[in-house]
Amino acid sequence: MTAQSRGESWSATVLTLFPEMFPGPLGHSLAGKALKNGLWRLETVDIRDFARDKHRSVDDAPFGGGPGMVMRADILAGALDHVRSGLAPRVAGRVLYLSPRGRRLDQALARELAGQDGLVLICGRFEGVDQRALTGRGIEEVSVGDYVLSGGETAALVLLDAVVRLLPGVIGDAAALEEESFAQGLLEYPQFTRPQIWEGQEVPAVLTSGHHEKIRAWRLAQAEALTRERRPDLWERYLRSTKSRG
Ligand code: 9WO
Repeated sequence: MTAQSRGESWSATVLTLFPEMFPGPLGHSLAGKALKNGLWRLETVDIRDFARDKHRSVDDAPFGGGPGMVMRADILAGALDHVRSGLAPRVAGRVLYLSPRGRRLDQALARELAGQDGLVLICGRFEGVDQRALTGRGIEEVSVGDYVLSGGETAALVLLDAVVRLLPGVIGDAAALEEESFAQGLLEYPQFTRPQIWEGQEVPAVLTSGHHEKIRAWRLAQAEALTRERRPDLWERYLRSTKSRG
């Protein structure tokens, strides 16, 4: 049973020092429309609300020295324990920390996360969070790519965009999702629209031929050629999966 099949909506709870960054760009996408329509829920929790001193500090200098500041384990765990106590256990199940050290987000992980009842996302700032909070609360780390950002928020927005569009009903046309080359492990084929000639470049004739089977075959061949040239890693995996499918 999933949240969706029980008629509850998939929920994201985001712990951050910058709640005003959400939904941000997601409000301008299909995900934003789906949020308005109640297909998923977004809640932000300001980690600073769990600071206990009069300066509301959430960070401190790293033990062992070094630059910058580290988010305190007690403050972060306090915020996390508070939000999980208010969530149904299954919704509170999976807690992810956005970090370049984590499991790389790909379409398979996005599908897996869309199949949960919801997620709790933790966005770090400074030079990171005290390791004991991650260890002590069994927090999973997820990366959106091999680069360093100034905080986990933009990574959380990327993750949510990838996951929410996979929720039932978010993309009206389920066939559109299936059709995506990436769903089959290929890069997208090239697209064309009017005008038919632009700066001397013509639209490939097959696309205006009206032969639907030829169009399908041409697009598949284009997607395969692009994948083989640009992403040998995806190409190898695709060859193995199409061989095993026969
Ligand atoms: C900065 C830094 C400076 C000196 C010594 C060690 C240091 N570590 C970091 C660091 O990792 N900063 C992170 C910034 C802390 C957590 C939030 N930040 C973050 C998340 N940057 N990049 C991500 C991220 C998340 C998911 N996928 C890709 C990148």
